[in-house]
Amino acid sequence: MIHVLLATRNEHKRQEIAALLGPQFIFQTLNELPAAPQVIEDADSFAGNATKKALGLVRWLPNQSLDQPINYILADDSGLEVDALGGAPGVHSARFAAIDRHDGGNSPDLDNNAKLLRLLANVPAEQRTARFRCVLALGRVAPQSASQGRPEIQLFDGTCEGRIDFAPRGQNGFGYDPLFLPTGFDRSFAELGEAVKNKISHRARALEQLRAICARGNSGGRIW
Ligand code: ITT
Repeated sequence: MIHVLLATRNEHKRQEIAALLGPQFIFQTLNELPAAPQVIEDADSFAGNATKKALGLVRWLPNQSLDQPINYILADDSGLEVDALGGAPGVHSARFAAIDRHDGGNSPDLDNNAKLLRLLANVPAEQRTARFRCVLALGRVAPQSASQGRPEIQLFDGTCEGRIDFAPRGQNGFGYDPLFLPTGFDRSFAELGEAVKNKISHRARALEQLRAICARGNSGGRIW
């Protein structure tokens, strides 16, 4: 069994990643480690924020006594880029409705979706193109004695193209799923549900890359 700490407090991410990576992994999230350091997500790219989330934990963990061993840290930074808004909400996706708040808190999904619809109110269907983007940052947890210098973090990314609908539809998923129509479908991710989303999503594509590279190993040996 491989023990992975997901550097997230978002249980929807855990559910999707667990379904995609399969049963040989045991996952914990930060909801089970309340003492873990809070990361300020102030980088201007998904890669920057994913790296910050992973590095913070790779450095913190070797000094902790844990009930369960942890072999890897996996961070997910993700969001929605809307072309008619110049790529917004982008790295601000989780706190789009209250973007000026500086306490690091997320906004409710309903508020974020309402703001997106308001900003796109006069934008016609053909100009409502958008994509979800996900960057995963993977770090190995080394014993304290071996954890000198900057730990190595590997990045993997995935995108899913689509467009923004005129009203929310569907009950599944989270975040902007009720508004996002992936290319090739007339239904939102929230209507299509987990089985379809997990085949074509930004997160599924980033995890595909991670699985391929980790199975091959980056220096001759398998990472897992
Ligand atoms: P952690 O930082 O604890 O991982 P978070 O939800 O704050 O949780 P991010 O900072 O990466 O995560 O922000 C991601 C936001 O982007 C998320 O809150 C959604 O609003 C949106 N998002 C990302 N992936 C999504 C998906 O698969 N479906 C719908 N919305 C998504």
